[in-house]
Amino acid sequence: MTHKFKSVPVKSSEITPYSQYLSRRDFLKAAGIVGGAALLAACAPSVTESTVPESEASAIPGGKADELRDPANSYEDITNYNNYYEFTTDKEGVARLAQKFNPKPWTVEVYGLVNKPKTYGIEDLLSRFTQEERIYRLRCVEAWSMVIPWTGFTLASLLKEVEPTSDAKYVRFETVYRPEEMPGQKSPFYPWPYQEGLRLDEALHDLTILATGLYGQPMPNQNGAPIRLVVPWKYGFKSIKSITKIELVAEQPTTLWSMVGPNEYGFYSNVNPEVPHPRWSQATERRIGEFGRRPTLMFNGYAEEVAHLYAGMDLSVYY
Ligand SMILES: Nc1nc2c(c(=O)[nH]1)N[C@H]1C(S)=C(S)[C@@H](COP(=O)(O)O)O[C@H]1N2
Ligand SMILES: [Mo]
Repeated sequence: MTHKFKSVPVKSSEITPYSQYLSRRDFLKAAGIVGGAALLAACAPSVTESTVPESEASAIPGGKADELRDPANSYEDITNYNNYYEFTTDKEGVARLAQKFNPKPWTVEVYGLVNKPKTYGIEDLLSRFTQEERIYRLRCVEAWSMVIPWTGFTLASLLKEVEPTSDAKYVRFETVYRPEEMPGQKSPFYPWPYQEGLRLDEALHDLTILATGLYGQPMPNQNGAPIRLVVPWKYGFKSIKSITKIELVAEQPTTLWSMVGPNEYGFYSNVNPEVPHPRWSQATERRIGEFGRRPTLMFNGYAEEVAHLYAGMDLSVYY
């Protein structure tokens, strides 16, 4: 297919506000954030996560927390400390360089070993699949972490529509290639475009989402606008940004990071405090916004949900 990189002017009357795509419950939650503390206080019981008691929620900025009651990082932190090598390797420089990236129009091609290949416009994806909030921990392999209130939909719901064939065993993802808008893609040190992959059962897991926004707002460019993968039990680099291609394949796909550093983490890259990175321990991590370090949890705290996917596998070999 051909990619149209030039932006097409859209009449303002045709632009659907992102909040309209959110489920009603999440729209209310997002409204609590956008409207500020007064609105939040006025409807606290219905707009905060049920796991956080009202008294505690008021101590958490925006009242958002994950299921372990770890408060969400601020919008400020989440959008100003990023890994996005297509722009720069400087985490605090991504936000500025990403401003001229234009995520509209956008299509995602879903193809390969499927009965019903289809190219989706971003608006299709937003309207066909209810956008719901998922507050997840994100653990970077560099040993920092954040809690991020994503909005998006399960990858499983999209894959079910295209009907993977019985030969499909893995999913391969690819980031857009636009060196004119992404100065880092002119660097010869990386094999662009960024690619990642999951085993099909990992891709179909309910925790695996395609995120289209955060804090009830459309996805900021620096976080992977307009759509990126989020796989919360794996190191952050598996959660590929600004996706344009999703291919169902029979063999384990290659990934950008396995090409760059084949002796570092492998295809699975599950968060595991017991398997150190070749150059540093993974036993603890630094939560952005906190002092000191905290212990890293097996599968980033999602072991109950995902450990069965790896039953019988030696995780010190398949890491
Ligand atoms: N295309 C692309 N996706 C990417 C990256 C990247 O450089 N390019 N960095 C990864 C890494 S290392 C991490 S930790 C997360 C960071 O996501 P965030 O900036 O939204 O916190 O994005 C991942 N996805
Ligand atoms: Mo990362």
